[in-house]
Amino acid sequence: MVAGQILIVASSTISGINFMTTFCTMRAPGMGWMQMPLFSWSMLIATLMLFISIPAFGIGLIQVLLDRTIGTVFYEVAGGGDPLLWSHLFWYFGHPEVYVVVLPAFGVISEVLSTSARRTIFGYKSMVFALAGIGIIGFIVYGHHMFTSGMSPLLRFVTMLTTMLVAVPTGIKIFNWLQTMHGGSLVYRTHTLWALGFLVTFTLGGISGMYFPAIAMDLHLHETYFVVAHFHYVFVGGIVFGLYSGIYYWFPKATGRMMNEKLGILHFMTGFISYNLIFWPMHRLGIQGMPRRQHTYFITTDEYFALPAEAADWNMMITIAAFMFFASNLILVYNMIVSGLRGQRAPSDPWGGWSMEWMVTSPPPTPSHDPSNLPHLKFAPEWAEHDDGEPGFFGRMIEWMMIPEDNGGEEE
Ligand SMILES: [Cu+2]
Repeated sequence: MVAGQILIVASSTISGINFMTTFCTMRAPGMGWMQMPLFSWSMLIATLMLFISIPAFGIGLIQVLLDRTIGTVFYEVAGGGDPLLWSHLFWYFGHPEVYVVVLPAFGVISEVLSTSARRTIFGYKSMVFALAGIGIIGFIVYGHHMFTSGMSPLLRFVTMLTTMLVAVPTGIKIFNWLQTMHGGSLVYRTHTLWALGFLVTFTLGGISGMYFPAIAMDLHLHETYFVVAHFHYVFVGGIVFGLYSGIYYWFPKATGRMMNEKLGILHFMTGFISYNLIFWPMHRLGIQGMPRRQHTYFITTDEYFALPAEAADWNMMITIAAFMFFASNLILVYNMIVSGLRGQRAPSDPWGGWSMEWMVTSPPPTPSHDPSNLPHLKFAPEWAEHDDGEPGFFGRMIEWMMIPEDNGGEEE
């Protein structure tokens, strides 16, 4: 297992280099840093974060491997090692990793909402800086996973503040999404519904996350079902809903066939309801003190030492809802297979999107664009009209870091 995970570290690093090089050297003419679609931006920041954080995980894994094979004592207390080192190496990677998976979903939601609202995203630049801000703050908060490991009170306090700071760029994004919808007129498609579902659940999940950086609350909630509830509420409601939104949005582009909207709405309704039925009761069980990572738990009438009898009913409901959620996803699988084989033919731009993938046929040819005749970015947000094409401070900084001097930053 350890060897397999070390390979994942290697492959993630290599694909990270690939993505970042592509962003720096292969943008279409006219597309500066501040004209890139937000999905591209989210992928850039996510790969950058993974690239910086995953080596720590790799080092931890190599040490585990050495401990188990040649008898080193990195984590062996008897030999002078310290298992806490593993917690540090793991969570230095583990917290940014959460953003690595959620940022692309942010990108999808930005694309879907601006297309569905038939306008450009509100506050594009602030969206980019919020992504970058999440990318930076994400690296100085991992201590919140270790509040109960005996860390110093001062460090706990600092980590509490930095963790709460994440709410600022995240809040900026949520308000910008709301304002995008407010200024436009929304077209309801399945991908729009998933994006709206994302907005609701991600905001609620973000609020339940605010209990953990608060040290006293964290001590109470540590290792309970509240953690499981929060994490999965955000992970499914944020990342998986974003993934679904992206699947419905880009399916016609990828396959050349439209998906069935009625089945899509049925998938959304059943999935959204069953998902909430799984995770809301989990919050309740967690507050009552049900521990995580246990295959069983105690029920007594003594309210101080164990769970009330009703906990069994809540757990039964969670189990039933989880099977319902699983079944609802079979609707998506069925829809993808049937629509992929027999769906209506998709035009180049079924939703009225303006980013470059909609300029080519569905499915796109290979290569997507004729290399000798690359598309020129024609329609861009209004602020780009005042842009003289020179990269701004942020763009210059990235180019300075990524492109060698003798190339002069020139494309081709
Ligand atoms: Cu974290």
